Amino acid sequence: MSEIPDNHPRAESLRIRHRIIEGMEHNVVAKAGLIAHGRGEAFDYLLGEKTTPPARKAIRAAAAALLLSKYPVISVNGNSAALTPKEIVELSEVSGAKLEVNIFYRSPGRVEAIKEVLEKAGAKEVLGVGETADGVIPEISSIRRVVDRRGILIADTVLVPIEDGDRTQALRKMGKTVIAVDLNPLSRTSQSANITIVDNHVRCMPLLVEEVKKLKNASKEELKKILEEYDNQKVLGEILELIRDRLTEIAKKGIQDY
Ligand code: PTJ
Repeated sequence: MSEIPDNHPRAESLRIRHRIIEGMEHNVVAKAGLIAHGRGEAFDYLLGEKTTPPARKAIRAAAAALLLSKYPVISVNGNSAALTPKEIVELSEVSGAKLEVNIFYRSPGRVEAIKEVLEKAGAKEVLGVGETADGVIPEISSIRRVVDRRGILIADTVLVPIEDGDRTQALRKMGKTVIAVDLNPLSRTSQSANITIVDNHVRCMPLLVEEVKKLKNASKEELKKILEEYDNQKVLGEILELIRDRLTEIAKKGIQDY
């Protein structure tokens, strides 16, 4: 892979892109993961490639939800494992959430390759592999329906980063709380999750880890209050307004913050 000069105006974005390409070369990221990443980049452009105030509200609510849960699970796919393996493992450690590999494009060796990435990043237990990965969520038609009976099947809260369409609705129908990370505020996942963090997975994961650490000693009442005051539809609306206002400003003056 060719070197990316530090002074390249889009160096950070290119480095992140290369993590996805390397992930694909190591059988971690699906080919469609490259396309998904490009769609994410386009939405990130509209957001100004920054974590916005509404996204911070969602991160706080997500931290509270994880801490209040009895059995939280982080669902890991190819893109999320390639982008932030260390942060995923750290989030699991600080929040007590289990890690489960759950992928849409199930080709030989991919689940194992993702498990290996997580173990290299320090994970001690990775679900979704082996004999307990024989649970089924009947409402899901894709291969994502196969889940671990020690993980997503019995979870009360599931974190689903960089997710395709139908699973969030199915998990909600099962009574689970769903936290999504999705740069597209209009996606079906974003619109149907309980809490949607509209931010780049790369930016929001370290913030989520920090927020969980901050709230770890908060009382149950405090955590419940954060959740009661959180309104996902309103927060998604704030994101759309923020994009609208930013585009209106750019239409008048051009981009000021390049
Ligand atoms: O690893 P697998 O087999 O489970 O496959 C994973 C992909 C991502 C290929 C699969 O879930 C998929 O096809 O997803 P979609 O339908 O393309 O949706 C992915 C969503 O994540 C889109 O709304 C993107 O805008 C968003 N997205 C992409 N990259 C990021 C992101 N959101 C947050 N951070 C990102 N870095």
